[in-house]
Amino acid sequence: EQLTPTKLHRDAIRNALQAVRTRTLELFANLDFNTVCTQAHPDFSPVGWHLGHIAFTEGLWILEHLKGESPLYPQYRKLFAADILPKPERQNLPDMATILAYLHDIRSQVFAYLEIAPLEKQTRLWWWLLQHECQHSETMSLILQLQQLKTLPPYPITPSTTTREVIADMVKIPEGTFMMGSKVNPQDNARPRHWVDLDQYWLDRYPVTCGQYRKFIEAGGYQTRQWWSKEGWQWRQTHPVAHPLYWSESQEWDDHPVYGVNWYEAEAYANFVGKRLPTEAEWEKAARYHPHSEQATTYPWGEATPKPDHGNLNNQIGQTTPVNAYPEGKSHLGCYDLLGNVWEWTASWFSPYPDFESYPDRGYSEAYFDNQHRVLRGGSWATRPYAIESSWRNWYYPHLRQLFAGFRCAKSITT
Ligand code: AVJ
Ligand code: FE
Repeated sequence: EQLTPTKLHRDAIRNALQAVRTRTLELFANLDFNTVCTQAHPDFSPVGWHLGHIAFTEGLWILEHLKGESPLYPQYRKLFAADILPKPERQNLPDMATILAYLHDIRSQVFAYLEIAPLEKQTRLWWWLLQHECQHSETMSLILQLQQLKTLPPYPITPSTTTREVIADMVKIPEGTFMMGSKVNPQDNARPRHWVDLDQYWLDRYPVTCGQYRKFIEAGGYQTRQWWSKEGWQWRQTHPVAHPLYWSESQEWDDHPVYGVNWYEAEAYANFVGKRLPTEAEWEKAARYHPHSEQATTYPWGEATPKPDHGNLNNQIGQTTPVNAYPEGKSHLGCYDLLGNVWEWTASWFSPYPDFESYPDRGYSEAYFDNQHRVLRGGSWATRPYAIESSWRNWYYPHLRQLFAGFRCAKSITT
């Protein structure tokens, strides 16, 4: 657990890969094959495809690129590479035993190579690979949630114990520079570190809750043109929805973050309350800037690697929690729930930082610098702790609401 990219050694890498794999496979306990190989939504591959893709990626980067092996299982390349088949054509999968055998065989060879690999030159790629499975593991959680949505009623209700007034609160973030991005995280899109200068602004102390969002619904927000942008209203008119994808009429959820909303819904809500979405720089500063030391820490709470008390992560709970449930995880400036619970939409398009360099290849991030993807920050209840940091960037199309994503609002301070 005390693993950081600068302290990678053979045992730590093996243990971390193994721990993540155990959690990945837990998701497949008792799944029928129809669920494994059927698309839950056109924007997502079948959940079983992700397993094969994890094995393919491990073989490609560790066995082919690092070890210098020629492609193993070349017959799987077309199916399990990220950039060959369109998602609807990924449903013709080998049976579960065959996929598991593939995964297992690649992993055995990877572990054998790990014993002799010259790690000093390779730590970034091993660390990246670990994060890769973590990300697919979260995607599999959300696909399974979508599958269940078709067959199950809303999942169980956790009574809430918090008071709404406390939650309607903003934090003043001081003006000035902070160091944005990371120099140690393997993710190419989070690099390089660079100074960013911001005016002072307000940021919501908590993600927007279901109770707050309910007011927007009850005020006819989904039917009121004025709150929506042109693109947002277009989306709304072609999609007859009147509440988030994950929604309960019960007020027992009112202190949980609203989620299952897309970028347009987040934007409309922000307009409704006279606020706006934060830029990703504004989000990141609130998530790591320490006003006394003037340093930016790796996590909102400092440098300690994430523990269960820091936030709703890692499928610990299996659903959202009230937005003030994790005081240990609050940021130096006092914002709650920045890492974990729900991803948060930001105002920013996904684009490269100055002097960006692709890693491990252009398909990973660069292919998405198309001004069509919005940045999300934070992490959700299903995010693996190896794949979160205050500098971590996620990105999706703004119309997608099939994510574990909510948002918080910002407001400029005009003097
Ligand atoms: C950053 C989560 C959008 O799942 O498409 C996984 C991460 N990239 N394999 C995705 C990713 C390559 C990516 N997201
Ligand atoms: Fe991938």
